Amino acid sequence: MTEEEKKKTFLGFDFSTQRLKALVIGEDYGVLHEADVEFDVDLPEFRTSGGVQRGQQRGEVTAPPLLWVKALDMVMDRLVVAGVDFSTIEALSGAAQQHGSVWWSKDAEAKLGSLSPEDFLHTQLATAFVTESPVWMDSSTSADCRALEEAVGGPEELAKITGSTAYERFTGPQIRKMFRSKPRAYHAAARISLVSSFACSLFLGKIAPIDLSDGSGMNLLDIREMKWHEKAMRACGDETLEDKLGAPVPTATVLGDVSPYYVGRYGFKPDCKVIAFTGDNCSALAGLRLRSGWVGLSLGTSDTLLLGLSAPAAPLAGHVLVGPTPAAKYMALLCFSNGSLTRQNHRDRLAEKSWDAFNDLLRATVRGNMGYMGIYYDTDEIVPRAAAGRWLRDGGGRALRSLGAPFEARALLEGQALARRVHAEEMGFRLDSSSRVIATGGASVNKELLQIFADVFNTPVFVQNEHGNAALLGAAIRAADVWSAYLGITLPGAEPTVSPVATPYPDHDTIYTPMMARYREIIQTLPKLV
Ligand code: XUL
Repeated sequence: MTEEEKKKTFLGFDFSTQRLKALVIGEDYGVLHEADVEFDVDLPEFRTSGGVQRGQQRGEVTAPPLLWVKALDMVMDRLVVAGVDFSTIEALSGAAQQHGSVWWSKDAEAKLGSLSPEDFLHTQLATAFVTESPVWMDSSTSADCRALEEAVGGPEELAKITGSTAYERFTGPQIRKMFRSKPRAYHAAARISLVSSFACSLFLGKIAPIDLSDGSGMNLLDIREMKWHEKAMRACGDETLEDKLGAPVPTATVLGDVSPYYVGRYGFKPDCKVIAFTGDNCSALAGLRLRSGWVGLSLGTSDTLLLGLSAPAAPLAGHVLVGPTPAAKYMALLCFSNGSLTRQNHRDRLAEKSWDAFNDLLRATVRGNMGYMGIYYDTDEIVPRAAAGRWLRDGGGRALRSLGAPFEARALLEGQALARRVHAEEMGFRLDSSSRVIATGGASVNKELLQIFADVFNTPVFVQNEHGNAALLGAAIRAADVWSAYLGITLPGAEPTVSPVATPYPDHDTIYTPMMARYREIIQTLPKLV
């Protein structure tokens, strides 16, 4: 077979908290191969639990970066066993847990540039890191958050500049803590990567730049100017921090050819392109193929909303990031604590643990629920910040103690959908005639739930069921999209061909617009989370 006749394939990785996953797609974006390594089970020598280690100090959570390197050695071998022909891979990219930082030693870059294909990566990079990596589960930096907010003029100002108020897990406060509590590690690090740009470096054979989208999860990036913000940087480190981080690049960037290590060891072609890696949520936006004005709705234990925005906002809850694809200039990330678990609890209570019975209850009521509304927080909620509880109202706004089961079923789901839309709008999200909701996750099989979202959002709802892991699929899709845009060609899989599973009824506006106003009023009255 000649080179031209060979299939073109694309490789994506997801360096998530508990495992490393890899996936190969073809030109039609269909999945060809998959492999995965589970850290606790496959690499017990690192003694992680859920992929992380707990520190001595309260809230301290780290991971050993060499674990991720060794996992890459293993997943590559598993791809070999799965029969992957690496010579057909035109480009690769990746996703990673957001916010974590990797601290490279002075000689690390030279090591990356001279890897021998005869040996594993983890034996050659054993001394490339100066410290453990703080990860997104760490919550030990509250003092650093307050100091950072104060240095730039308060939380509102920080949100305006960086897209988020200060969060414990964000990289800026984590860097500040390192600078303050482990100055030797701070000074010994020649470079600091995010987990995404660290993983990319392993393929590029040199330290890869941080991409703008994942870089927005640091509280350090000016998301309008698209460069590091001087005051925020000085609040978290010293004058060397900018050099340690390097200049950020747009996420849709071809960074170069794959390191000769992969050519020699696995038979990659020498001009296989490495596309900048990004954060898992940013990559999920690409996996759901979201554009500005579209909503990605991940219906999991908690519900996550990914929004394609055309302009940035200054949110006091949630996060605005630079968009990872040219189709969405900015994106917003909103995580609601009460998602599927809360839905399930009330299904069990109202409908004997059966979705069919629960949906029968819904069908016994009308859209708008005769004015009855409910807010159900089985656990403390973060959007909006409010303590756990249950609040029921009638059409006149009066508080109720109880409600018939059918009304409760509808009040629960309509209340959740209204919350998703109201808080999306607070992030600067605006619906337009091309808007869509793309649902994914376990609960996206429930058509009754999707119909409520279609009506409340006044948009058709589509379901992404190509792959359960949108971040992983997004990594391979970005490799294909960015590579093909770079060469000016269109691949057969570039345009998804799916049809909506629910479309709004014509009277959605008369029913749900007043209910959104009522939802806004009700949340003002909820007990605040302290
Ligand atoms: C997002 C966040 C998590 C991690 C998980 O802000 O902290 O979703 O990205 O991998």
